[in-house]
Order: sequence, then C-alpha cells, then structure tokens
Amino acid sequence: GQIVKLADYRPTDFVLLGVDMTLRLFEGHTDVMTVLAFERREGVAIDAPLGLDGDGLILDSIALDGEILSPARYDATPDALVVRELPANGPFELRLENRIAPEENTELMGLYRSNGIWCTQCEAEGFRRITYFPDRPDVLAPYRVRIEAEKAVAPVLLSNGNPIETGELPEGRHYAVWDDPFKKPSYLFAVVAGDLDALHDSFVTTSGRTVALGVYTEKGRAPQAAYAMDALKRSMAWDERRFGREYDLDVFNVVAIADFNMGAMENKGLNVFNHKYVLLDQDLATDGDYAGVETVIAHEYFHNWTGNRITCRDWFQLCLKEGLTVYRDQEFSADERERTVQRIASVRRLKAHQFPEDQGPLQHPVRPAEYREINNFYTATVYDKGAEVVRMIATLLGETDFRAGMDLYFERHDGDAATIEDFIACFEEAGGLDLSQFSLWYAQAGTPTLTVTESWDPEQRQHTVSLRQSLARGAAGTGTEPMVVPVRFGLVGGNGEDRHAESEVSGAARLKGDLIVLSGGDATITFTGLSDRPYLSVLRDFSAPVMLDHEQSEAERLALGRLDPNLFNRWRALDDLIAEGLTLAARRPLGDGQPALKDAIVDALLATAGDDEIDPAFRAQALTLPAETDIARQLRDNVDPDRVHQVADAARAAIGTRGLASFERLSAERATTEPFSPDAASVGRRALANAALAYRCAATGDPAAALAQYQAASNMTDRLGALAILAHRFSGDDASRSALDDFYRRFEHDDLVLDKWFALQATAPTHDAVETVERLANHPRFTMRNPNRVRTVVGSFAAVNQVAFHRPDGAGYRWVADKLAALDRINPQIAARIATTFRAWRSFEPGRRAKLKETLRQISEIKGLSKDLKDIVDRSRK
Ligand code: B3K
Ligand code: ZN
Repeated sequence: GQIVKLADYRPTDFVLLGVDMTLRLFEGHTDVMTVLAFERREGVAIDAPLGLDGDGLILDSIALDGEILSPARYDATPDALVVRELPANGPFELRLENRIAPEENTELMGLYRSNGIWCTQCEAEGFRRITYFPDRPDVLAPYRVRIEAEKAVAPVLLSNGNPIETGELPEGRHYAVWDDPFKKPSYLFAVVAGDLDALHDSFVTTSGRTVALGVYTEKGRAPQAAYAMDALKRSMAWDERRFGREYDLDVFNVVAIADFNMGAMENKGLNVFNHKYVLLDQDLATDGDYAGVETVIAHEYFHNWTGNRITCRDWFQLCLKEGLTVYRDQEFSADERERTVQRIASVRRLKAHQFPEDQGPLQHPVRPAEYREINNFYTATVYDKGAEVVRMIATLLGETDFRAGMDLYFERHDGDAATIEDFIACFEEAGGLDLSQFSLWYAQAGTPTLTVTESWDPEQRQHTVSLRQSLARGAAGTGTEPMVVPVRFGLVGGNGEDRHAESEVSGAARLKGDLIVLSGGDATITFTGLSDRPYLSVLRDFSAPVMLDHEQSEAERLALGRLDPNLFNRWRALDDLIAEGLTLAARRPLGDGQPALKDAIVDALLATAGDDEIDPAFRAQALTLPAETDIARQLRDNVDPDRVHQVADAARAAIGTRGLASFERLSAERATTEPFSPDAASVGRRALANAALAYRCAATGDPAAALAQYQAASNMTDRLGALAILAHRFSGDDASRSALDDFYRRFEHDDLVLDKWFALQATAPTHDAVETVERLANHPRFTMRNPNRVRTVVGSFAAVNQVAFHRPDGAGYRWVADKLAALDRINPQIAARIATTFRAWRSFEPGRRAKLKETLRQISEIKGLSKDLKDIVDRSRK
C-alpha cells in the first residue's frame, strides 16, 4: 500500500461548487446519478486534469455541461476517474452515472443494506464507493439529494439537511428531496431508506427556533429510543449553555442500524447509529448500556460544531474533531453525572487502552504524520489522548480563557476545513500565551514519565519537590523533547485540608495557583513556612496523560487515600498501591506464601468501601481492581497472563475474606425490588452492591448468593452482574450452566441481550474458553456479518480474555487467526481492529512470545490479505 504523508498536503486543482445527486434504490442494485459543479482554482494550469476517487466503481455515462464526453477525454478505472481538456474558465458541470450493489456490500462502507434498510457509512473514504468524487475532507460543498424507492419497501427516505420535497412516482414508487445548505465534506454524506418506525419530539433553541427531532428504529422498536431522545435534548441544551452552540438545521434525525462498524456516525443532520447505542428497554439494558447511549448520542451531536461546521483539512487532523469532541462528551457526562467518578472511568480507559497502544509497536502521535490505511487511525490515541491534550489546554488557560479560545475557534473557522495549528492559534490568542512547545503533544508519540521526589527539611520547615519528565523513543521514532506538563497539586495537612505555602521555583517550571507548569526536563519547587511535613498530592485529576513515578511511602499514600480533599487522587492513592502490589506479586514465583496485597492496603480499601458517607459510585470504583492488561503493561516484559490472573484472583479472595461481613451487608442491603431508575445515584448503588457480591463469592467460593440475585433480579444490571460472577468465577459449574441456559431462553429474541450472553462466555478466564468460543462460533446465532456479534465473540475473547487467548499451547492465537482469515474477506475494518490484540507480543514470556510472533507471521501470509489487516500486522511485527 501507498504511504500518505502530511507533508505532501496540497489543495485540489478544482473547487467543488455544489453536488446534486439522485439515488434510485431497487432490489439488488442502486442507480446513482451525480452532478458536480466545479471551477478551476486560480493559478492552476489550463491543461490540469480533474482527478476523482472511486472504489470498485463502474462508470456508465459521463457528460460535461450536458454533452456526452468522448472516451478520449477521460480514463475510468474502478479506483479513479480522470477527465481532461476542461473549460479554461468559468464553472462547469460534470454528470456521472453508475450502478452499485448495496446488497453485496459486506464491508459496511459506502451504501449497504442492514436488515433490509438502506444506509450509508462514508467516513473516512466510503463516499467513493457510491460515486466518483474528490473524496477528501477539504472539499466542501452544499448537497441536494433525491432518493427514489418503492414506497412499500421504503416509506421513509432520509438524507442530510432539510426536507424540501416529496412525491409519488409510477409503479408504487416515491421520492424525497433533501437540501443541505451547510457546506460539508463527503464523509458526512448520508442516506437512509426503509420501513422504519420513529420517535418524534422537538427542541426549541435559545434563539427560539424549533427543531424537529426524530429517532428512527426498526419496526416496533421506537419506544426503546426514549432515553436516546432524552439524552439528545439534554445534549442540545448543554452545548448551548456550556459552549454557546446552537443547532442550525430545521431537523435532526438519528437512525438505529443493526449492522454497523463502529458506535455511530455524525453525518450532518442525520446521525447513523449502531442500534446498541440507541435502543434501551428498561428490562433489557444495563446501567452501562444507558451510559453508553448517553455518551454516544452526546458525542455525535457535539460533532455538529466540532467536526461538521468546522471540519478537518485532511485525515492527519482527525484529532481536531475527535479529541475535541471526546473532551466535550466527557465534560457533558461530568456535568450530567458525577465529575470525579466520570474522571476515574476515563482515566481507567486511557490507561487500559491508550497507554498500551502508546507504548507498543502501533504507537503513533496524536496527529500522525503518515498512514497507509486511515481507518486504522481511529484509535485510543487520536480519541482519548487527543481529549487529554484538549483538557490540558483547558487546564493551562483556565475556564474563562479556554471558553474565549473556543469562541474564537468557532467564530474564525466556521465553514472551514481546519488544522491543529488553526485550533492552537485561537488559544494562544485568547490566553495570551505561546503554545509552540505545548504542541509537541501532537507530534511526539509515547507516554512521558513524570518523576516526582520530595524532601522535608525540619530545620527550615520547608518542603522541596522535584519534578522530572522523560520520554523514551518508541516505534514511531518521533521526538523526545520535554513538553509542557500541567501538574495540579496540593499540600495536604493531617486534617485533610489543603495548605497554603510560600513557594520558590527553580528550573523550567512556573507556578500558577494549584498548578505547576513544567516546561523543561526538570524543576524544583521549595515550599516554605510550613509547620510540619505535608502530604504531597500530585497530578490531581490526572492533569496530564503521563506515567507517574512518585516515590512516596505506603503510609503517606494510605493517608492520602483517606484524607485527600481531591477525590480523584484519593481514589488514585489506593489504586496505585493496589496496582503496585499486584505487579510485584506477579513477579514473584507462584505459591511463595506471601499475600498479593498487604493487610494495610486491604483494610484501607475496605474502609473506603464500607464508608456510607462516601458516594457509592466512588466506592464501587475503588473496589474495581486495575485491569489485568494494565498490570501486564506495568510488568513490561516476561508477562505470564496466567500468573497475573492468579494474583488478581488471590487479591479478590483476600479482600473478600477480610471484608466478608461488610460485603454481605452491602450486597444484601439494597433490595432488588427497588424500582428501576437510570439516574446516577441509583447506578452507583447498584454498582457497589454488585461489586460487593463479587467479593463475597470470591471469599466463600459459593455461587449461592450470585444465583439468588440472578433469579430475584428486577433489572438487567443486577441480573447480568450475578450472571457474570457465575459465568466467570464458577465457569463449568451446574449453577453457571443453568443460569446461562436460563438467560438464553429468556432473552434469545433480542440480539443486543444475546450479545451479552456470547460475551460473558467468551471472556470466562479459564483455559477451556478456547473450546467455548469455538462452540459459540458454530452457534446458529453466530454470524460474521454482524459486527456486534463478531466483536462480542472474537473481539472480546482476544482483547479481554487474557487467560484463554494466551493459553500456553497457542490454541487461542490459532483460533483468533483462523477467524481473522475468514472475517477479513467479509469486513476488513473489523478484522484489523481485532488483530491489534497481537501487538503486545514482545512483552510476554518466551513461549508465548514465540507463538504470538509466529501467528502474526501466518496472518501476514493469508492470501488476498486486506490493506487494513496488512497494515496492522506489518506494523505490529516491526
Ligand atoms: N466519526 C465516526 C468514526 C468514523 C470511523 C471511520 N472508520 C464516529 C465518531 O467518532 O463520532
Ligand atoms: Zn467522534
């Protein structure tokens, strides 16, 4: 494949003035007619040809300004159309016709059919599978789209913008015309047609305009869209309040689709969603499902300004819309739910997904400088580290200046295809500061380490804090210069109060309130006038995406875990102690008699968990051990996933045993008859009770309590919480088998719930889960055609089930490689995504390392390997 480079960017020779499309939908094929108005860009040579992108297209006809073009004037291949001898000046119109087959489109890019519904996915390069087009994000134009279809099959015809006309056609057919006045790139184009139900509502914007809202679903499922609609209206109100952003069109539609490659897509005025992030039935959805719907609805809606009104100049700038929009959706959730708990969840995600990516062979900067396959760059780094970078800008500027910078960005770049430099310039202006060094965050890959040391001088009553940053060069080979690292901190006194102290800085840092802004390799800050030694609470709220190396005694950390007025750091103090304990234990040989966690740490955890004064959601977070993949990452090399799992399991049993009385109280106390409500407080109570139940069963080794909760549960969160314990801890037992069978019988009618049944079994941490997934893949309800199903069986097995995927005999690797070979022919994007689980091969003990390496080699030799999968495998092997 060809390498595309940021440095090679140049604008197109021709400016696109407008797009007029007609799609005639028939059973088995769709006829596409596209009229494109162009104008030669000033200064472009008279003989410059016009080049358009295609992907698997066959051109049926081409006309220029109403006249059929002679074949000598153009070259058409499936991948490109080049037209020569175009008018020297003035606009001209190109009319193209081609036929496509959505029914045969299994890649789910371009126009395809899902359960009979026609729908599109164009980001990043799907539009070229519909028509020849300058398919790149810096080509913006207004669109007019006419859709024709048989009325009985597709009574609903949707596209971007506002509806302007509908009418009848002969032979039971009908049409609709949509007009989108806002200039947009082709990746935001969308069409949906089918026999859909809808939930309708409206929203009145701050300036008093009424927007008609619609959430479209498959037949009979519109009532399940109620929470999505509610989340949409709250998102619209929040964006007005928090960022002054009002919605612009007369209508906003969301469509829920069963077969979808990702979570959702922000097409202008017509968001298309994986139905998993729209449909919720009170009896069928977990609290996690509710949170997922809320976040994704908000995220896609927020793209209307950060992504659509201001889009990206090229795909290297992807984080311009994604990092920023993730930041916005995180802020929304923080405002709508509980800030600290949300932040803990985001940081956990960052550490579990982004850190390993950033520290392995698939490492890339937040703004990559080159790519072979852009679809492989919708990564945790672009999204989540991208959001962290925006968060650091907000931290550095403070609330008022950050908002002023955002206002400036919206004002200056509305209607533009912008760059990271454009974005940064707005904050430099609003904050009156130079962000050139800060911008290294966009260019340098890898997770920096922040080393903090302290020393207390009892004579002088002063506390000296030294900070040092370092960045190792990784696979991406990018720079290792010091960056600007905002470090939020506090000096905590023995009564849990933040102390104020005089301070003096030496080295490359400045102090701004509770923020140390480290800008060079190292700096030292001396705090004076203190009565006694404070506890240093550092990197509060995870103010920078770094690995913290802070030498602090266990006693100090236990104190901060109890006292820190910054709740996030109170959580992290304990979480770090636990992670370190588990990492050390995983390095020791099995059965050395030492406990995985010291009693003092377990007791601190139990004190937090049992403290009814603290928010239950926070206590549930505290009880969630670091992911086994996170422990493995911290081990760095010679990882034995079985050992990591044994250690984590021993820790769970020890915590459970020591806190049994408390866990019995917490899991029994909350009556399962409490009426269901998805509000944050109820969610927190359920999370705590389910965590307590898991510890209780870990201690007793008895499935009875889980089975009892499974049977008595009045909501899916409690039912699934209990089932997860049965399926994982008691895998293979009668209790587990009968509960899984019962679950299947109860919910087999609903694919989204059935996915949970598949996923729980695929992730059971036992060696025989390899045989289980083999059985699941032969289950009548398994299909490679539905991305959700593939992700729940193959994807979660490879990404979550560390014990079975990494089975010492290599059977897990072989099974996944086998499935990837088949999947790659159907849906290369999903195959490539799942294959990223092989990237950590170097960090394992020699036996697994050799097998992983060999499996990667075998995958690379699959005949007809897609560009997507090849790119991941090639980069992982390097
Ligand atoms: N922008 C889309 C992701 C498109 C992925 C293309 N491979 C969803 C989102 O981030 O909102
Ligand atoms: Zn997005």
